[in-house]
Amino acid sequence: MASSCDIKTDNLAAVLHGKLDIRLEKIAVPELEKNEVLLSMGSVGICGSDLKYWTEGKCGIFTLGQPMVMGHEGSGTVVKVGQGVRTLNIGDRVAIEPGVPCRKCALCKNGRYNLCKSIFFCATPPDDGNLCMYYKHPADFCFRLPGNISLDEGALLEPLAVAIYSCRRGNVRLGTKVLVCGSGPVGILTMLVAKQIGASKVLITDIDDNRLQVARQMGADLTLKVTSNDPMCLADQVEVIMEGQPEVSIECSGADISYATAIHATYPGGCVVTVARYKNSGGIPLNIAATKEIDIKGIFRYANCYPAALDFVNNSGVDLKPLITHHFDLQDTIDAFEAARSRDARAVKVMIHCNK
Ligand code: 572
Ligand code: ZN
Repeated sequence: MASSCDIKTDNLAAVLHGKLDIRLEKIAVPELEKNEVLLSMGSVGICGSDLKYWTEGKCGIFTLGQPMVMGHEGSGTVVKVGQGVRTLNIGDRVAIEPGVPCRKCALCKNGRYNLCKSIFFCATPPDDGNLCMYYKHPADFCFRLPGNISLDEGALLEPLAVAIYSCRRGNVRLGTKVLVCGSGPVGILTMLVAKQIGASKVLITDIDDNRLQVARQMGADLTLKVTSNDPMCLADQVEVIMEGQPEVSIECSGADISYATAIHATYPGGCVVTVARYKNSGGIPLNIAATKEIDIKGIFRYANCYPAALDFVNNSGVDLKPLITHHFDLQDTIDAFEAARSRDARAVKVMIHCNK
């Protein structure tokens, strides 16, 4: 039997209609199917991909076709449970893993469900996201938050899952020297995860002083402000600061020059993980990577990382809240997006609150 508590009939949602055209609109409160829960949305973070869809109407291979509800870094409170749900109750606060795969194909069965061709992913066209008041999701892709973990932290599990997956792909272990390129939210979280795993040294880079400052405030011991546009010169600087070459470099900035730097900087036989996407305009030294037997590994979102992300927030003792530089209400979503893209606002993570 499904059961529910008090649910309003209005469901305000931030809907992207086209370039620079987000509208706050009322949409229907979703009807539950078997094994789903209805969530009163709590916190939703803005990600770089949300900004791309907003400013360009596309991101990577995906183009906005029809109006789409934004948001994929979300948390909320269960207000209704559908038939068959045994693991969650009304009132439970949860983090939402936004990618729900088909569960049936070989990739899903092998555990690499992030690569499922039929995956539903919040706010990737044509799939609607969860930047709204009410949103439904399969119960098994909702992770119950203990009482001491806030809804903001619940929303941060999403970029944290990317960080955990990137360290897994790079095989970061106790004693590994790690270079993290880019001090955006995913870069900073990757630095924190690598340290937690036991990396002996983690150097994080950026072109922006403010972001490096946030990285230091959150525990980065080694930082490098990128001032040169010569990847070989930057690689030399990395080696000096780290007193040796990193075995693993995790590129989170999306800049070609940074990707090139990672290849030059990495110790022969090591690994470069590309978290971001690149213009690839000819400047990536792939022959040097081959000659150094560097494994270049891409990542596509993450799989099986939410439990570890929740465990990190609960048990690492690391406070992720300084990453959140701005807070807005759902009604002020457009201001939130403006702050997220403005250089002057010095935003790292912008958080939107859906049910204040
Ligand atoms: O939080 C998941 C996430 N994944 C990103 C980017 C931002 N946030 N990825 C990089 C871009 N790809 S994509 O396929 N795309 C634009 C949807 O090129 C998805 C993974
Ligand atoms: Zn994202």
